[in-house]
Amino acid sequence: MKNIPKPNQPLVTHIYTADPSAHVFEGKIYIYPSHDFEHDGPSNDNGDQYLMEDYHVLSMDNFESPVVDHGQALHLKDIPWASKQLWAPDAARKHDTYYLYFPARDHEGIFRIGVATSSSPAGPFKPQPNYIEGSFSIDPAVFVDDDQRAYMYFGGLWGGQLEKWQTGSFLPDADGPAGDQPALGPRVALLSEDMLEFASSPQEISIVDEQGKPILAGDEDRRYFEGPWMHKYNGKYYLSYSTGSTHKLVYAVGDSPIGPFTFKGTILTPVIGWTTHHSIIQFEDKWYLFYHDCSLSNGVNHKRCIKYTELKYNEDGTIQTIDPYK
Ligand code: FUB
Repeated sequence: MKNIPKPNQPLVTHIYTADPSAHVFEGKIYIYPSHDFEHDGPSNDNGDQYLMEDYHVLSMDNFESPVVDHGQALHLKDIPWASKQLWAPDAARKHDTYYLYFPARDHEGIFRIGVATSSSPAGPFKPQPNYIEGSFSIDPAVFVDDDQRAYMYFGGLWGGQLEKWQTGSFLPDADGPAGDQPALGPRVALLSEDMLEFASSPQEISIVDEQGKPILAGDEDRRYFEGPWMHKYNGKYYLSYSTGSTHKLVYAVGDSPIGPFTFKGTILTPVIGWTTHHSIIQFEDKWYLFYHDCSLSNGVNHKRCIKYTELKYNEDGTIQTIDPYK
């Protein structure tokens, strides 16, 4: 029987997958997930359980056709600068080239972001010899605006090391701000014309409440944790992200791709498992949320499965909250 995807069901079951970054390339849906590595080692707040070693690219012609696994698209052993933990990737296209952006720890244990290229959206991808200069932390998400400028959003707390970069240098013992101080924001950098470098230094994004006040670090229901995604709807920029410790996918809206963004609400209520990570695409005339949970492994945090569901807007541009289990 063919594996036709159903909403809120695992897209594939032959491997564990997470962190789905979906895109419409060449008229099809391509998904760039993490490939969760199966092991029985320790699990902790530093994310040491996420020991991924490669990426697979998945695709489907549409939501009524089978999911195709295009096989291994990139392996850790082929990335000279990386030592371990291939975490959440994203992809982009410019002209005839496809770019896979991915975080990994370098040989000093510091998360950096690399890029690999291919002539096909399915890969295989050839990595650049070094990570993107000036990159740090995790969870790259690349958004190409209507004017063809490409922006990379990135950053994650705790195991993602964002707290350690507050001075612009890596301070291994640095903690995040106190609860009554503004939360750390994700970072954004303009990408170079060839999509391989930063064309601007990463800058911190400001996320504010409806009164224009910064979301505070202690506001764990709304503050940025990891997993940024950018999409545009009716001319507005939607920055969505995970709240980590409160396990929500939430969003904020702005008039510019670099913010500031005003917090709006919850897209997805907590899923089975600690992490929650997503992407949002338009396919034909509908919008879709891709996300993951741990249902395929009965709740093992590092054995996740990617899923999709339809995403709907209200007339005022707000997003209807999704409970994936209803
Ligand atoms: O998959 C490893 C990490 O878990 C990702 O980079 C985070 O976003 C979280 O999903």
